[in-house]
Amino acid sequence: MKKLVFFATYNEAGNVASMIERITASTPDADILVVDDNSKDGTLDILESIARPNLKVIVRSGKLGLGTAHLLAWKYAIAHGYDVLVTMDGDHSHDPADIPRLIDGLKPGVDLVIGSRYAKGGACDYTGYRLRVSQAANIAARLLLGIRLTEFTTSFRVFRVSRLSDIDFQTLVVGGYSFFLAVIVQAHRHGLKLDERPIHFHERNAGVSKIPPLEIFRGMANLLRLTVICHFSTASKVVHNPQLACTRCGCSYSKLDLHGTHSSRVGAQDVCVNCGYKGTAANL
Ligand SMILES: Nc1nc2c(ncn2[C@@H]2O[C@H](COP(=O)(O)OP(=O)(O)O)[C@@H](O)[C@H]2O)c(=O)[nH]1
Ligand SMILES: [Mg+2]
Repeated sequence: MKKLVFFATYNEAGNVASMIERITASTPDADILVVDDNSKDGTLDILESIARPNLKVIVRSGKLGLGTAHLLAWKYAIAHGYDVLVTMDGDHSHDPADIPRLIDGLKPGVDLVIGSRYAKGGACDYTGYRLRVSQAANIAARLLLGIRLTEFTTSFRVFRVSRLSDIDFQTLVVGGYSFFLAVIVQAHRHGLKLDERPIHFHERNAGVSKIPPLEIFRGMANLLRLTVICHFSTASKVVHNPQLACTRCGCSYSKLDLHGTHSSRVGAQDVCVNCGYKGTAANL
């Protein structure tokens, strides 16, 4: 089974080397992919100094966002024939020691395992306001969406790569935390079997959060939008996620066709999740 562990970085100089050490220790047979958005704090120098055959680093030109970094990892995993994709944060909030247990959860018939702070046996180091907002958001998501999970918002997940293309990628180009909720909703709508395993979510090890505090309001609006989608629209039966090349940056799989015949977004543009280019198919 070919495994890829992915995390995104934006100014994680205090964490990136130890993340790679700990992932390698817990899951020595996995390759590691880091997508960095041109960090300015020395993260890139550290990554450059860690030359390992199992480490691939993709540097994007600037801060193109966490959601598109994850989509790039999905496309990379498909393009390179991986069977299992593990995604996580790059600040030690997600414990690399949990990776084998989450991969074990990918039993036959299960397509996506979510690391949950709120499942029985899970824990979250947040306190006060942040803990209450996080708990309320996840309870609201469970009740409004009718999906029987306790965690919708963390990135610590294990995917069966062969089922990724069954999710409509074009519905996932949404910013911030909204991406992680949208993934659950779309995976559920497209028939992937979801399961969860408890995790202990730790405070970040070093550095500061890159997610703006006001992101919570965008998250709430997104939850309401997804609730309507979940209850009042049917998922398209045929999903078309070709691995399209971007002629601007040359990456052979990073273009998303957002205005193809299957798109419901009038006037939507194509997007490259590697270089960030947005434009019409003719230009891309
Ligand atoms: N490449 C990339 N990584 C990002 C971006 N925003 C956040 N990250 C990384 O995503 C992970 C989670 O972000 P973090 O700031 O810890 O979010 P929080 O834990 O919700 O406060 C960390 O590894 C960040 O370095 C971004 O725009 N681009
Ligand atoms: Mg964090």
